[in-house]
Amino acid sequence: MHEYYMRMALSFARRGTGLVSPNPRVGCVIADYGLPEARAVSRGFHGRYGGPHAETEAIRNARGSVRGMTAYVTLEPCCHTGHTPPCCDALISAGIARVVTGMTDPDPRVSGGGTAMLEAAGVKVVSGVLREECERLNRGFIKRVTEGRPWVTIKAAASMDGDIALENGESRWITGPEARGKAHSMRAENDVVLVGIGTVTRDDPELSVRDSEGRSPIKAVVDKDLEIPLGAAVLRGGERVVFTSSGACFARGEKISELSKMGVRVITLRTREGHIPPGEILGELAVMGANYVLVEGGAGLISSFIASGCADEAAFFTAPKLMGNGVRVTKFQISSMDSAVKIKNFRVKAVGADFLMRGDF
Ligand code: AOF
Ligand code: ZN
Repeated sequence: MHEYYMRMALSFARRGTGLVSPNPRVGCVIADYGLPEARAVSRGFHGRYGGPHAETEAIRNARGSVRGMTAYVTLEPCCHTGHTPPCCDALISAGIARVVTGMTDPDPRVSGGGTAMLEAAGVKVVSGVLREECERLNRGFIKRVTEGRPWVTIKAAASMDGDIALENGESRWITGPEARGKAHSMRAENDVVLVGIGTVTRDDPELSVRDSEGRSPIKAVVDKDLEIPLGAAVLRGGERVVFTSSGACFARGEKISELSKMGVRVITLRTREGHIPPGEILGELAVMGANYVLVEGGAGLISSFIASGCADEAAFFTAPKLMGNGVRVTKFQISSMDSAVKIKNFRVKAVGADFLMRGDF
């Protein structure tokens, strides 16, 4: 029964996708075992950063008293006062008799403190039900809180022979409308969409979220020499960030003030071997509250993230086309088959006429 209700709580937690960062996605189901047959009487989820937590939503959504009932929560209830008072207090004063959690909250303000607070008040706690699924749902939150960097998905669209553009730069379109629609919804699931300056100058993408609900991710460009045209589509509206080098910062002070006037945040980082290190970019994005980052290209940026161990997940669309001698999706060197980058949890799914290949680094 525990797994059944936890699965239900997970499905509610997912409704917060793309809406709650820097917070985790959390779902709660309250079940009544005091009946001939156990029954879920209420549900809640964390739906907005700064908004109510899953547990208080579930208590509020219950029409009557939840005294003596069991609360299933995908994450250990909080014991601190943040935007809202502690959920543990709410559960205790509502008379919840038992709390079943999916995982410990890695946030140092909680981290076991929630469980201790509930137990001290005489509430029975069962921990770690469907832990793997619960942790998987919040792997970006866990990564940011424990490692100080967000979860990174590398997204690319390539031909069967691995090209993301023709030699002349043309790349519209490699995949069909269904795959492109899916790529748009992936943007909405992430907190930041990151591209290199080459992609901006060649493709002039808007990086917006079309045909999808939810809030728009931050649009970020890695532009070491600050070459971005002020009229670039990516600079039109939304939250925009440009990562540049300290060298460009000195040489192009005027452009930086133009960008600032347009509301673009320019973040200066030190280069290493001529590149802005991906780890530094991720550190900045974590400070901005990002749990999930989608790296969309080009080949240079994708390769530097993979080669520096800053890639967590791959989402590669493959079109049934051959593009010959074009621009390859990656360009790092591998010296032996043993050191080829291996993808774990590999899955393949048809999307329209194309395939989406996904897995973890
Ligand atoms: C819960 N239930 O639904 C969520 C929790 O700033 P606040 O008040 O929103 O607090 C954010 C922290 O609270 C977050 O880092 C995490 O530890 C916890 N999130 N906890 O019991 C929830 N969203
Ligand atoms: Zn809470």
